[in-house]
Formats: sequence, C-alpha cells, structure tokens
Amino acid sequence: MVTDMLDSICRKVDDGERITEEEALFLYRTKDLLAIGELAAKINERKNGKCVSFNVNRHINYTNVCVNRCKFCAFFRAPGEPGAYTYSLEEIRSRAQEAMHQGATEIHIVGGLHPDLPFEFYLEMLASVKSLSPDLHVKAFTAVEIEYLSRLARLSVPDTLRCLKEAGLGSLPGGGAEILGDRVRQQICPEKISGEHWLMIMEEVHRAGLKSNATMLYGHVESFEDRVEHMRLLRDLQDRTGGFQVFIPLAFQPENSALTISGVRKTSGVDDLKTLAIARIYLDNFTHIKAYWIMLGEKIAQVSLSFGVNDLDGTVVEEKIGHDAGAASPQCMSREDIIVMISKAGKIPVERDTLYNALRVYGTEEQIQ
Ligand code: V47
Repeated sequence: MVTDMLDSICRKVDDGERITEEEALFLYRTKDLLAIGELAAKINERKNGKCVSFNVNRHINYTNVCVNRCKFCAFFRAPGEPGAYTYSLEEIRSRAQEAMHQGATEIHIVGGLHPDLPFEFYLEMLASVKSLSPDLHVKAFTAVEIEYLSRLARLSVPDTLRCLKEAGLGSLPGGGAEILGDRVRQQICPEKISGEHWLMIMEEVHRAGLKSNATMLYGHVESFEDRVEHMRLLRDLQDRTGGFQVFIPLAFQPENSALTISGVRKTSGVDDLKTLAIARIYLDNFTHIKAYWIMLGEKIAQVSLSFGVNDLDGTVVEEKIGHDAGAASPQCMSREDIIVMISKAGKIPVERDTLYNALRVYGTEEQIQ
C-alpha cells in the first residue's frame, strides 16, 4: 500500500503530473526523506537546472510597533512599550543608500501595523528609497500591511496599490500568510486579517500587475493537513493569476513570544528539508522555492539545495523578526559567502534581481555581465 502510493507519486512526477493533497500528506507522513528529496530534486532540475539564484539585498524593518499582537511574534511592541522603535525617513533612506553602495539591487521593507503613522509616511518612504536609483527595486509591505494602508488611506485596495506603485513600489514580499486556515489563525494571530482576506489582497496585487512572493510559517501549532491546505490555497490562486514568484517556508523560531510559553520547540532538520521538498513537489505552478537561511541556518539552507530548493534570500544585512525570536543565524551573508555556499553544494550561483532576471552567473564562462 505504502509502496503503491510512493510508486504512483513517482510516476506522476516522471510524467510531469500534479500530485493531490492526499499524496502530499502521504509524503509528510513517510519516513523516507531521501525518496522525497530525490523527487523534489528531479522536479527542480527540470525547472531550473543546476542554477541556484540569490540576490544582494537589505531588509529594513521600519517599525516594530504593531496593533496586531500575533502570538508567534517576538518582534512587535505595543506603542510606548520599552524597545518600541520607528525609523525616521532619513534613517530609512540612509540604510538603503548604504546597501546600494554595497551593491544591493533590492530593498525589502516590512514593518508592524503602526497606529499613528500617516499614509504619506509610507508614500514618502517608498519615494525616498526609490529616488536613490531607478535601478533599485523596492519590495515592500505584506498583504496585511496593504489592507491596513487601504483603511488608513480610505482607498480601495486597487487605488491604494496604484498610489504605492506610483511612489516606487516594485513588488511585494510574501509575509503575513502564516497558516491560511482559520482554525490555526484563530490560535496564533486572531487579530490579523483572515487567510481568505490575505488571498484576496494578493489576487488584487497580481491583478494590479505587481508580482509577489508567498510564505508559510510552519513548526508551531499547525498539523500537516493545515500545511497542505495552505499550499492548496496558494496553488489555486497561482492557477488563476500566475503572480507568485516564489514560495518560502518560514521555520518558526520559538523564543520570546506568547507561543514559547506553550512549549513549542525549534523545527527539526528533517522537517525543514521535508517541508521544502514537498513544497517543490506539490507546487507545480511555482518556478522557485526559496530557502530563507535566516530561519533555517546556513547549513540546512545549503543541504536544501539537494532537496528541490533553487533560491536563497539574500545578503539581508539586518534582520530583526527571526533574531528577536532566537534565530541563531548571522544577520548578514556577503555575496562571496553565498557564492561559496552554493558552489560547495555542486550548483551554479546566479545573482538575480528581484524579478528573477539573471544578472550574473558565477563560476562558468558565460557571465551575463
Ligand atoms: O509574516 C514572524 C514570520 C514573516 C516569526 O517575500 C516568523 O522574499 C519565524 O515574510 N519565527 C515576515 N518566522 C518575513 C517574511 C519574509 C522573509 C524573507 C523573505 C520574504 C520574501 C519574506 O516572518 C511574518 C511571519 O510569518 N515570522 N515571527 C518567528 N518567531
């Protein structure tokens, strides 16, 4: 029975057919990590060959003040609480400028839902970063922030996106998805927009001609069924819009949050690799699967390149969300560190821009630039 199911999945993978939710669940329950990895690697090789992409970027978390108080989050502070901060527009611009001088092609901007900042702050933030160089891509605001900004600006979501785009928004990161199913959301982030709403906003984002990413926060109170349902919802939306660029599973970091008290542990290496590999097998309409080394650690991120992963985020430079929750990874990797990491995994490092255009291929003669 078990071999029958695995055989049928292998046959589907060979024929380039979609696997079902039941089959994805079966893969989660199987102990044969290497069999799953081999299937994922086969699919990845077909889609992306031996290339592994990365970008030179900087994350800027402009404020940790947030009205949502998600239980998994160690980053947020209530207004006025010790440790609460909000960068000025000048501080944001100077961080972005420093990154640009160090070769960054992308500034990744996300923050808490601040109760007092005016809509103009967000427009000016985009415009001042974008004005540093037309070549600098500003990837900013999760679907949760977009919904918040549309209420703040008293505009429809399409009109809000139009204003943000005019100010310099280039694409959206994939945060705020957590687990899209209601039952888990009620437990871990009851004040956040629903999963259905997150998907609706992303649909509007894609219809506005903007690309976005998609994440999944795993390793807390959710079941394998919840993870598969989450990926099914993403796969369905991707069928309709094609607007997701990459799927990024985020391994939960369990320190200093309300979920710490309920005794949730760090994810295991096996779970990390399985989750990335199953995503590669199940999400047949996503071209890229990203390992976010900040949450996974560099070693699991490197090994994941043999388990279906073809993309790494990035130089990062300064990261608060995972590190406030106990992530043991460094804050930053240099371009050279990432190139060595990829090469030592037997893959070809490709520096890319935010929209997945190759900028430079390393270690081969065919350098694009
Ligand atoms: O939405 C919060 C997650 C996300 C914790 O799109 C946590 O390229 C682990 O979305 N442990 C924000 N995760 C980060 C994010 C992201 C990161 C890198 C690249 C991209 C991209 C997007 O971080 C939140 C939430 O899901 N998060 N707390 C925690 N304790």
